Amino acid sequence: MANCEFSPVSGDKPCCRLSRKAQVGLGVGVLLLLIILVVAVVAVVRWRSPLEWNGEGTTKHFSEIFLGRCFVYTQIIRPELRNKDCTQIMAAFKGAFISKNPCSITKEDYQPLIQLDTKAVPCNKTLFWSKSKDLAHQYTWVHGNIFTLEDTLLGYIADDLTWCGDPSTSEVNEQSCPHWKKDNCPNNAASVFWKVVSQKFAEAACGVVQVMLNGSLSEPFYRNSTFGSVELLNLNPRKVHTLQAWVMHDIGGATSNSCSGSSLNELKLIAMSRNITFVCQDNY
Ligand code: NGD
Repeated sequence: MANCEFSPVSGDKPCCRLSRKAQVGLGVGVLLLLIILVVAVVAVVRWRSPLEWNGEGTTKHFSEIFLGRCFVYTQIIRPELRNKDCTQIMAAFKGAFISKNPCSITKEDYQPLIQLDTKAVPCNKTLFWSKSKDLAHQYTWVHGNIFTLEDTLLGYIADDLTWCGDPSTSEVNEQSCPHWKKDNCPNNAASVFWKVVSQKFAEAACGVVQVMLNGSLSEPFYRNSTFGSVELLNLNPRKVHTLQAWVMHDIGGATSNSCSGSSLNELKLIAMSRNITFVCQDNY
């Protein structure tokens, strides 16, 4: 309530002074308004800043590396692919995960990309690997006519890169990406990509297929690996008649006859149950 005085002599308008109660009420109101404003600003800032994860962020200069690798592959390594459009391939790749929560990526997100890579590996020339990446790549590098997934266009481009997007931006997230072990996020952009391309690589294989395994581990064949859970199960028994396993041991490391061990026996049983002949050799 205001204290109002009216002077009929001077004809002045009543002057209003706020009572103490009203002043306190006004102060509290302004304070509340300020708090609401601050909370709103913080909420907007948090909403607009990327989610935080435990893994490394997208590889710096991702787009340049992507395009560079794509051009090297299509113009130099496999010139028969020289008409591929690397800009279109990158747009399809980014389209799978940009502006999305990196934990909610689906196999369908990568379908437009997968359809752009049509070149299949010739029969008898496919090499899978598990925990033996460097040796497998040295082997295909020297051999020249055997192919791992990383010797195909999409595997070559994406190998050793990290990437993810974020719902708050149409850029890649360079700060952090979900870690495939530390974050509870199985459907992250990179894991889903490797599952999709590994599945397609296996489905296309024919004749004899080979797998290089690490015999210095207690379980050279690990059922939950990408090889065990994706590639092996997506071999088409109507096209693949034999699975040849090469079990390699670290030079100077412990040697054992892994082919007759229980881990390789499990692989043998899975192959046989799928009507695929299994052959195993230690330290070829
Ligand atoms: O779930 C995962 C995951 N699992 C393993 N790795 C993973 N990365 C994710 N983002 N999400 C990483 O993949 C791991 O750190 C290794 O660097 C690599 C392969 O894992 P490894 O040695 O355990 O072997 P896998 O059997 O799981 O996979 C190798 C086979 C091979 O025949 C390729 O044709 O599967 C294909 N692949 C899968 C995943 C990743 C290749 C790659 C690659 N080039 O990075």
